[in-house]
Amino acid sequence: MGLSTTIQVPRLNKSITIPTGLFINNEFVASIDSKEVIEAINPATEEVLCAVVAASEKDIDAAVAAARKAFSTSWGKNVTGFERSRLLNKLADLIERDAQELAELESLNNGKPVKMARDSDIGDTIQCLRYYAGWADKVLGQTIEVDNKTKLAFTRNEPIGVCGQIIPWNYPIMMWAWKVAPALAVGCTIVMKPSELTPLTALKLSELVKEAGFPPGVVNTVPSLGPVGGAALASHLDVDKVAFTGSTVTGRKIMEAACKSNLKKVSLELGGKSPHLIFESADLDQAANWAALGICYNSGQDCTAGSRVYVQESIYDKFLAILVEKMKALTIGDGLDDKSGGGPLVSKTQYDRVWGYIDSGKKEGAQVVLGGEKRKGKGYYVDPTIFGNIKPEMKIVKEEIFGPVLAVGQFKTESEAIELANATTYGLGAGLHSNDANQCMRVSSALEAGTVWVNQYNMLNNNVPFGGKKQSGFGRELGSHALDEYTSVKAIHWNFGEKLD
Ligand code: TXE
Repeated sequence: MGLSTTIQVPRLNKSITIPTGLFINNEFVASIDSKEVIEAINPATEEVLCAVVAASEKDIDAAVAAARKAFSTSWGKNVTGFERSRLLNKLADLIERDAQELAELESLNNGKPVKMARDSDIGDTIQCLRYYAGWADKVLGQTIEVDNKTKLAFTRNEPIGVCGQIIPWNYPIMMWAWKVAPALAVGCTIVMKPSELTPLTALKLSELVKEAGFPPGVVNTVPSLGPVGGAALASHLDVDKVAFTGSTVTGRKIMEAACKSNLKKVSLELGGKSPHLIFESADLDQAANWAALGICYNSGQDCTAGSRVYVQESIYDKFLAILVEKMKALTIGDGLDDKSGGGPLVSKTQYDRVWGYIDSGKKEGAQVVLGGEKRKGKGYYVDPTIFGNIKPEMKIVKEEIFGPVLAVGQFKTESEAIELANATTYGLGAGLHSNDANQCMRVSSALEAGTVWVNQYNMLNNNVPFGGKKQSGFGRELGSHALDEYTSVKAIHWNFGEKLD
């Protein structure tokens, strides 16, 4: 196959050139030994957009070798923080320049509304790159007194090296930025494996990496199937760190591969079954707005989706009635239509998976309060669905669904609410709505989650750390904490006086 193709973008009324090769050493290249391709599909129409090269294990070796060479020559300790900052800012400017085109492409390949992709995902991506550009010349160590007269110790936060970054399909551009920006800021080099479902924007961003002026090999992009390219990165002997966002099942495999190979550093951002508590003092209209957003944003394909809402018994009926109206009002449609508040699910596999959960909810005796009916026609659509009358052992209450499917239960007391919320193997996000400040403090400190939202939900900021507890993974993205994931601390002990006899 050729190394580029064109895609017609209906809304821009033009065709965009898409690089379809592997991006290694700042060039798009064919696979060394494989003819495998990955087909990118538009989930709104089920049509194939184009095919891109699928990296083989040998291609992963070549990308890692390019990243290693760059790390020890043009990047790593050979580039100043000022230069890293300049290049990150330049990349942010280029993404800002191309935001509309990137958003259209993201929508075509992922299904999400163009407006959401542009204003939220890409807007946050630009800010993320600029935020870490600000950190690039501020990666500081400590000076530590050990013996005032003869000795001193200090630390240097050194770039960890070559980073394998494996990202999912729910936020293809934003997950790219969350991984790339802190790693580049501290001087690491990257082999990026986008999801096989959504490779297109990562390839388009690679063009911008080159245009920004990053030296060859600093960022390499290798679309590949998970068990091929992802597994090869996780078990590679010359990869120093793997950063992963995806399912808990795959996270376990990655950690196992890291253990069995070179004990590379690992960070995992995995699934969730996040609880959202509505107490009787809450502003019910506002709480319903946030609960609807919590489960329907990105069509529920969100690791922090507030998929279990627990409501205080005294306000249960009133709140549920408001919530049903809010979720009914959401317009789900083609992401290319500005009237769509949400798009289809990303793939047939995800569509079947989510409908499997809806069927299981019905079979296990939960009550369908809203939705739960399939649409006719093309596209992987799932309309907002609410289940009531839930029981803790139901699959829809225990497992991550990753669609706009909400389980709503009730509680009597605050301690019961906390117990229900924490009765999960996950610990990524949690939310609560209450107008009692002391209750907000008590409950937020009792919830077992990496992020707790009070009187809001799902809001993230580039300067605030994000990550999980329990089986939602470990390590933190965003904020200054993400820098620690990509650095290795070296302690230097300096003797300026002590003599040994
Ligand atoms: O995930 P995978 P899938 C959850 C969500 C969803 C479920 C399945 O519940 O329904 O996972 O989605 C790469 N070694 N999340 O199957 O497999 C793969 O190529 C190394 C939550 O799509 O985890 C892709 O790049 N890598 C989540 C990435 O892992 C492998 C986002 C994610 O795919 C691999 C996505 C292997 N053996 C799904 N196998 C979140 N936390 O936001 C696959 N991959």
